[in-house]
Amino acid sequence: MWIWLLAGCNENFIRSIRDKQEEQDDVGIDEPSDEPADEPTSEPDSGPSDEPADEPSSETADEPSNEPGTEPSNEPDDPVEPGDSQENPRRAYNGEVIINEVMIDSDAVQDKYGEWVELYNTTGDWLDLRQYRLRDQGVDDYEIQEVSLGSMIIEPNGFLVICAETDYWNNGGVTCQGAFLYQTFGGGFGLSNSEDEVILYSNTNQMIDRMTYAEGFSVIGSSLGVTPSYATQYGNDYSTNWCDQWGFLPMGDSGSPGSINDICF
Ligand SMILES: [Ca+2]
Ligand SMILES: [Ca+2]
Ligand SMILES: [Ca+2]
Repeated sequence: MWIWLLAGCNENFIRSIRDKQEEQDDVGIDEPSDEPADEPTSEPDSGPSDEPADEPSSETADEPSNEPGTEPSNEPDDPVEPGDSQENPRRAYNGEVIINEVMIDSDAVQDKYGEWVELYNTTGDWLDLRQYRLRDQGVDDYEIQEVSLGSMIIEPNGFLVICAETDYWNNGGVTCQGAFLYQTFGGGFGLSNSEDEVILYSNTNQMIDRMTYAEGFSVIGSSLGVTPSYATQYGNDYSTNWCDQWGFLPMGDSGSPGSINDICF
């Protein structure tokens, strides 16, 4: 208090000298008596009353309004993290999207209309699969086509179905988000009824996932899906983790396109 007063006085003293100097041009003699009388009373009054009054009022006014007000409203406003929303998806990397179900040998319609591949997003992010490719170890290699604008963006832990024929009424009753050109001798993609590979590549030619199957794997009129507890990049490498899916499709075949697989027992 004493030091503060001294400092205050000192300041006032300097100010009074400055004022005096300025006003000396005008008048000159009144100043010395005015200054010492005013200052000591005004300073201690305004000083301590200013300090405690300003600090807590500005503190409490700013802080609580900022915390609950701006923080939560910021979150949805700036989804700076790629993958946070459908509008801001990110690319899928190795193992993040897997081959989850395949219709190899449809019975309701010909294979060139009935084949499809279901992908599963193992992450909690929105992933962009535009320009991704389906391949095998032979001649198959095809850039997946989106069925509608943005349909190749897969939701968190969601499913996406890529079909040889995207017309629901012609493909056995399957809703498709992507399309491949059915070809068995190159220039497209197809699933052999005996043995084959399904390999998903990214737009930058990185392998995302693969699965292979041997003779005796496919079932006529039913898709095959990996059991949900092994729906991972490596879990789907073992044919023992796959089984035929029994959910009814509208035209008589069975499968679970676009939804979680049936459990294999
Ligand atoms: Ca093939
Ligand atoms: Ca795999
Ligand atoms: Ca499924």
